[in-house]
Amino acid sequence: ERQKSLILNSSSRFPPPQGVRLSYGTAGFRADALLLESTVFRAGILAALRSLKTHSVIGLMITASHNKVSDNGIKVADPSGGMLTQDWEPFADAIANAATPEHLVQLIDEFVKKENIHFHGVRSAEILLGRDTRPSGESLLEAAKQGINSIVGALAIDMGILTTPQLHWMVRARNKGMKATEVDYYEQLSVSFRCLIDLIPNGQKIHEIEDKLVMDGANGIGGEKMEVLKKMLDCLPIEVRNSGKGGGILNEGVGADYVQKEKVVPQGFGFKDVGIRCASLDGDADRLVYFSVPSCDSNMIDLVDGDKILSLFALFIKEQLSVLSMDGNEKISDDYRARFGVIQTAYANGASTDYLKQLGLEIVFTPTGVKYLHEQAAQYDIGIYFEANGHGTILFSECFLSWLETRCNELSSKNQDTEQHKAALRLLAVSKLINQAVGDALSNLLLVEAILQHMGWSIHKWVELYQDLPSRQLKVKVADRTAVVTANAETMVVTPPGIQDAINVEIAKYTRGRSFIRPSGTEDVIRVYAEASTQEAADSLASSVAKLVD
Ligand code: NG1
Ligand code: ZN
Repeated sequence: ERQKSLILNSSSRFPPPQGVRLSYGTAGFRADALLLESTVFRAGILAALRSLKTHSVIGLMITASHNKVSDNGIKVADPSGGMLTQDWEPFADAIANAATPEHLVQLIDEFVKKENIHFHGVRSAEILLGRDTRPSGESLLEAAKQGINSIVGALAIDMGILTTPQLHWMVRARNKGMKATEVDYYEQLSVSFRCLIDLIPNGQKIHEIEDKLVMDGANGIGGEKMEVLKKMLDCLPIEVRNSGKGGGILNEGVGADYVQKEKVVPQGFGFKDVGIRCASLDGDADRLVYFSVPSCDSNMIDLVDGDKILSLFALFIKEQLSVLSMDGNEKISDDYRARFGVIQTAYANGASTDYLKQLGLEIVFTPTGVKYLHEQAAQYDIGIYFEANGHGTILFSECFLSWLETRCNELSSKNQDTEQHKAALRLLAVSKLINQAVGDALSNLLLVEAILQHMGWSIHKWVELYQDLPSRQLKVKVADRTAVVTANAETMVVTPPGIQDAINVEIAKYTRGRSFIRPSGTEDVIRVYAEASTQEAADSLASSVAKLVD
């Protein structure tokens, strides 16, 4: 009863906006920041309940990622550091849209009974809060705290301004009983990076190392954090631009989303950067793409998207696994066969899929959205997933890692310097460098840099790994995007009937044509994707498919 009146009281201070329906989409709640106070307050309640239910630390991140600065959003990090379990999404939707405090209390009451959640004393729930650099973050943080505090025994801990992956990393580390501060994060990344660099075969530390990397921070949080991390890396010269300090606007004409979609240089970059290795983060630093400026004549770039980052990682890991097995396949010892898989979505460039197949890798497709990719990658001993837009990571199974540790110890007790031992050490270092909670631009950037140095590759060499098929993405505003229902990892339209046949007719007109449509999970649009053997063909296929949707 005390609990009920607490929620009644505090929720009356956060009335929901009139006439908007919010939904916990692919990346949590996202909307214009002015509409979000009540939603964030209620997400605070949800996070506290989730912590009570799981007896674990939960995360709450206030960010709208690559979206415009006036937007904001909120998402929950589950005990593993990953996305909120899909079972709880309907409850999230329901409480976000409850019209009155009474209705809210009733929904919570029913849910608490159904989930068998018990309220205990002090510190029975613990929630780590993080936010990106958006000005609206401060008042939304206050709303989240009040939501958390309206659950008896729940403790809100403000971790300050963080990248999204840092908060997810902290939640994961806390629940594994590991060191979990921001400094611990930098330590783990820099130490494992150093380890990979030290394991580079002699003679292979080439000119590439002298070349600096120029990083575009999207005027968000990534630039600031990279400045801190950089001080702990003595072997990687990085110049940070668009750090947000120079007056540029978050995600405007800058950042990974802009660079990947527009395929042009971001603000602050130009002909002075011809041939240099450049990287773009998004506003909350969970996406990463690379690019280089091929010539002074135009603002076009050579893009290295998420698919090509995945390909680089896959190549490196495959190489280490085969050194470890010495017989060139994945059976890395008599007692262990590592299952290695890569996960993509329909947005993956067809050329990347061909390349990965030709490496002999197992490829699985899932619908768009990190939660689907992550879940699938967790089925493997080593599972790599990436979205073309630059979000991705590598997951290692506990079982494989403990096998690897043991193997490492055996090998080192026999003979310090064997290639097998080094391969095992490299894989262990990768498992520590990579953020296994969620895609992380900072840690992925360090892994890319370590692998490029290991291979002795320039960005040019990487760009040429395979040639992307020209592609085009369009969005179409429709009255009701939920009218489009897809199947087969979003590659087929099931309803409305007839559309898929019509799309197939269009595709058949083009060499290497491929196209699909799907409702966006974050915007009120239908997205259209097309690729074909030339840019003109991809553009024309996309626009004729878009006409079918209208
Ligand atoms: P939607 O709006 O569902 O297409 C977009 C991205 C996803 C993912 C989410 C979350 C594309 C085509 N879609 O989702 O990959 O990153 O945002 O931020 O890039
Ligand atoms: Zn992001």
